[in-house]
Amino acid sequence: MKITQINLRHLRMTLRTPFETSFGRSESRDCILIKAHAGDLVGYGECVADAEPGYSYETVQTAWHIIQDYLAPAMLSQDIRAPQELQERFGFVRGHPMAKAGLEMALWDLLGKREGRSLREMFGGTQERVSVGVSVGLQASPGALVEVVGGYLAQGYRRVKIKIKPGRDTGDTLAVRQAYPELRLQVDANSAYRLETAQALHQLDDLNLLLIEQPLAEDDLWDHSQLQKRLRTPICLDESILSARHARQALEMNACRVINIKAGRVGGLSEGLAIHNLCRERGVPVWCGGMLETGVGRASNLALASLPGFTLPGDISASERYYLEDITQERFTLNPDSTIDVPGGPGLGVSLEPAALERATLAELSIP
Ligand code: OSB
Ligand code: MG
Repeated sequence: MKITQINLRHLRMTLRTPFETSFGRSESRDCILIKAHAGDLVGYGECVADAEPGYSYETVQTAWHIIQDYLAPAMLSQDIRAPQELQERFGFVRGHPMAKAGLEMALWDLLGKREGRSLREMFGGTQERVSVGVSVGLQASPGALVEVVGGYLAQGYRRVKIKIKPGRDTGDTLAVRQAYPELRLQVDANSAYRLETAQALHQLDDLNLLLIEQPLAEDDLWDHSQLQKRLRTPICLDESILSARHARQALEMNACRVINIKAGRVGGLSEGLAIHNLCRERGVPVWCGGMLETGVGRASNLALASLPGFTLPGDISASERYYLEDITQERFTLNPDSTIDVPGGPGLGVSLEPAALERATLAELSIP
């Protein structure tokens, strides 16, 4: 596969409702849409770095720079046979996993289109529809949160994740648990606690949660292992896991019992597959995290989540949960059993909606 041109678009997507986490509140979501050209084929990729460095140090601007000046030149005009080979070419760039992952996604899409195979087929995914849930941001009050959660339950979601932070943890979670005693419920702190301030998390231990996601700092596997010893509820790591090596180390030190896999965070789908394989061998459940992706990234997440080790519902909600106007022609909808169908077309199996794409574009660049 010889890629001759790479096109970048900085997109700003207006969220249907603002999304608030322990690291901030946003009304829109930025990303970079990548088009990689090879002969008559075009592969799409989504770089999930956001406008601000809240979830990770990467931003649209850092990813733009790293892609433009380092990664794209390493990807262009040379024969690339497989994603692993692309990662070897990227090896001289330290870090910047989201920038790398966006380009790797475009390569997977191209390879699938050339072979007439879907990403699910290429990965060996076994599920044609995957179990999903919804991630609900911080709301004005516990009462408002219960109402928002109720709205999603009415739409058919059977697993809910709520965001927590210090001061907005026990009260919010208890309110949802009391309103919905049987709900499959989990919480995500996005690194907002320290071991010394984790007292509130002990109260959550009695609320029958599926898991507590990323309570402590992203660079702190050790204190997660200390905290996990004191909790019955499984800790799930998100921000802390940047590679299959981290995943192995986290499991070996019992820093978590569940792993959230996001291709963007770990540098690409191939590393995501490696984490899945490692966890499957060890009987550790994984699930597919989300980054408020457009339809392009959503298709990629669905393909990844079709692998057999993804035994917990993913943060992959229907298109209409996120944006008034998405950039793909395909719209992902929720089935009555809280699943979403995995695309079956070649590659990612999505096509773009040119007018919507134009309206979302803030900047564009073609390399070369
Ligand atoms: O921590 O899982 C997270 C969104 C942006 C950044 C980080 C996270 C999230 C979500 C939303 O929780 C998941 C989704 O529905 O895409
Ligand atoms: Mg998370």
